[in-house]
Amino acid sequence: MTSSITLAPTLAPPALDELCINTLRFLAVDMVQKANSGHPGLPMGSAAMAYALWDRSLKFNPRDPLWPDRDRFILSAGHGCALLYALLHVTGFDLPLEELKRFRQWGSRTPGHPEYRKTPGVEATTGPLGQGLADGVGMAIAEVALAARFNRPGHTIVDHYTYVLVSDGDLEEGISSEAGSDAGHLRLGKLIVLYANNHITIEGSTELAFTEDRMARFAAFGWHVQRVERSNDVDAVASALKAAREEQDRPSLIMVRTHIGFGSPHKQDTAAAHGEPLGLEEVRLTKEGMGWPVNPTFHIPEEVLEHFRGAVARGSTAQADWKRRLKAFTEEHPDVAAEFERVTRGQLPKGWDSDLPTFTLADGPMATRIASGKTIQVLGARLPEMMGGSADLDPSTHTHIAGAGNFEPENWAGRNMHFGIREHAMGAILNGMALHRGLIPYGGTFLIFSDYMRPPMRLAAMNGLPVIYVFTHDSIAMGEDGPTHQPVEQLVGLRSIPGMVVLRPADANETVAAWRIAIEREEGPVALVLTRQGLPVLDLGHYPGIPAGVPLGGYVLADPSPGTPPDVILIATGSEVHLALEGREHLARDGVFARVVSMPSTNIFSMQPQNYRDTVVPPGIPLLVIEAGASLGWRSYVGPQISVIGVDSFGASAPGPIVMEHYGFTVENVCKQAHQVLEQAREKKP
Ligand SMILES: Cc1ncc(C[n+]2csc(CCOP(=O)(O)OP(=O)(O)O)c2C)c(N)n1
Repeated sequence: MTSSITLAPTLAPPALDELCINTLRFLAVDMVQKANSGHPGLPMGSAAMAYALWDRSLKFNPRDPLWPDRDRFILSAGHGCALLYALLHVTGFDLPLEELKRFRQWGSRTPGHPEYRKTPGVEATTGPLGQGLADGVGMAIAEVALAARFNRPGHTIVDHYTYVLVSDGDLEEGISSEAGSDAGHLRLGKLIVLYANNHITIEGSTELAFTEDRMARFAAFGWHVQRVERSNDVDAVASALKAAREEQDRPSLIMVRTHIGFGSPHKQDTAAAHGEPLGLEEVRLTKEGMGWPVNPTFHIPEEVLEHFRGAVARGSTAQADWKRRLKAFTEEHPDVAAEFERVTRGQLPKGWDSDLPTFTLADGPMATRIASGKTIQVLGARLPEMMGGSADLDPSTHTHIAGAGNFEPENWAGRNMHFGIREHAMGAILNGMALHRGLIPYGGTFLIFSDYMRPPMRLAAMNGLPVIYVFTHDSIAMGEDGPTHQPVEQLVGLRSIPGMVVLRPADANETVAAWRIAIEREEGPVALVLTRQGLPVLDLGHYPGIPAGVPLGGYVLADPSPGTPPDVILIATGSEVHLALEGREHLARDGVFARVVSMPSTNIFSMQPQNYRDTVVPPGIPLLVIEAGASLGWRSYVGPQISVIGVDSFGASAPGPIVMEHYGFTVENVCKQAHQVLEQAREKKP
C-alpha cells in the first residue's frame, strides 16, 4: 500500500538544508546549556536524519497534532528530546521558543523526557529505553487493523506510516528483540525505524557491551534493513526512507552512522557528549567551528524558520485532501464513516453493555477467569474495536473472542492477537495501540508474569492510557506449579502504581461489573485479577448490591441484621470473600456478628469520599483483612488498626486447596483471628 497523498515539499538548496540542520543542533545545545542539564549529543548527531524525515516525508499538520491520519513519529531515545522540541517549535506546533528556553524547568512543556499530553506533537511518553520502539509496533498494528476495518475500495482513509528513532540503548534492551521479532513476524511494512548508530553509550564505546551485527539481527527478524554511512547526507537518508516506504511487506530498519555530539571539537564521538551540557567554552568552539553565531543563543535564521514553517501549509493541504476523501467516503458509506468517527473519538456505542451476562447459583462454581472469558465474548461482539489476546496463555486466560479471527498478515481484520511469549513487548504494544486511538486494547497473562511487563504498565498509567490487562492465576491457590508461578507481592505492587486501577472480583457477577469499569475507564489502565480456581457464584438475588457496589471499589456485601452494628468487619477481595462469608456464619454461631466487606478495588475505594468509606468501614470497629497476597499496603487502604490474613512469604507447590490451608486460609483460622482482633480491641478499651 502506498500513500494516496503525494507530499511535495519544496526542497531546500543544500546550503539551506545545512542551516536548518544546524539550527536544530544549536537549539538543542542551547536548551541543554541553559538548563544546565540534558543530553546534547544525540540531537547533534541525529539532527540531519531527523530533518530528512520531518522536512521531506513526515505527514503531519502542526495546527492539528491529533489529525487521525497523520504519520506517527516516536522518539524512542527520549533522552534526546531537545531535538524533538526543536523540531516541534520550528515546524509550527504550539510550542513557543519561550518553552524551549524553559527546558526541564518546573511547569514547562519541555520536560526532561517527552511526556504524552504535555507537549503538542509528542506521541508517546518515552525515556525508558526500548519502550518507544515497541510503542511504534503497537501503533503500526493499530494502523493496519483500522485500515482493514474501515478502508473500502476506492476509499483509503487510514493510510499512514509509523516512524521511530532509536539509539543503541533502545536496541540493547531486550524489549527491542521481542517487539522486533513480533513486527517482523507480522510483516508490518509501514513501520520504519531510524537507528542513530553512534557507537557510544553512557559508559563509553558500544564495543564494551554491544557487538552483535544489528543489521543481521533485524534481517533475521524478517525486517528490511538498510545502512546509511554518512548521517549528514540528507539525500541518502531521504532515499533510504523512500525505499523503506516502498517496502510493503517488511518493517524497515535504517541504520545511520551518526556521530554523537557532532561538531563539538572535544566531545564529538565521546561519551562526554551524551548526557551533560557541552559547557560554555565548548559551545562557543562548536558554534564557531560550524560558522554559527555564538550569540544570541536560540538563534533561528529567518530563512530557516520560513522553510520549516512550510510544514504548516503542507500539513493543512494534506489534511484538507484527507477531509475531502473522508467526505466522499462518508457519502458512500455513511454507517462505516460514523463508526470510524466513533472509534477515533473513543466513544462507546449505544447499548454496548445491554447483553452483559448475569450469573446465578446454577452457573457455579465458576473461576473468575472463566466468567471473564464469557464476558469478553459478549463485549467482543458489541465492541468491534476490542482487540487483544494473550502472551501464549489463551487456553488459561480465556482472552480469545470467538469468531473474531486471528490478527495476522493474511487477515489484518482479525482481532485475536497472539503476542507470543513476550509480555514486555505485549505491554508496550498495547500502549502503542491505545496511543494510536481507535481500539480498545487488552492483553492477558498469569498475574505472576505481570512483573515482566511492569515498565510499560507504569507508562500506561503515566500516559493515562485505557489499556486492559487480564491477569489470571491470581494467588497461591493456583497450586501445583508452585512458588515461581504463585503471585504474592504482585497485587500490592500493581496497586502502588499511581493511576492504575486494580480489580480483583470475588465471583462471576463481580467480574462482569469489573469488566464494565474497565471498558468505561478512559483515563488510565485497568488490571483485572482473576482466579484459576472455581468460586461459588454470588447470586444477585442474595447479593443485590454487587452491580452498584463494585464501582465504588468496596461495599458491604453481608451484614448482621439491619441496624445492628457489627462486632467485627471482615474485609476480603477475590476468592477470599467466600472465606469471609463462611467465617461470618461460623462467628454468628459464637454470638459474634460480622460484616463482610468485598473490596475488589482498593484503588477505587480510596478515591471515594470519606463519608462513604466510613459507612463501609466505620472507625472503631475491629478489622480483619483476608487476602491471599502480601499484607503490605492494607494499613494505608483501610486504617492502621487491622489484622491481616495474608501471604508474606513465597508459596509452595501442592494442590491449591492444600496450599491455602497451610497458609491459614481456613474458616477456623478466620474465626480464630476474628476472635483475636476482638480480644485485642477489648483490651485496648479503658
Ligand atoms: C531502560 C533504561 N535503562 C537505562 C536508562 C539510562 N540511560 C539513558 S540513555 C542511556 C544509554 C545511552 O546510549 P544510547 O542509547 O546510545 O544514546 P546516546 O548515547 O546515543 O545518546 C542509558 C543507559 C534508560 N533511559 N532506560
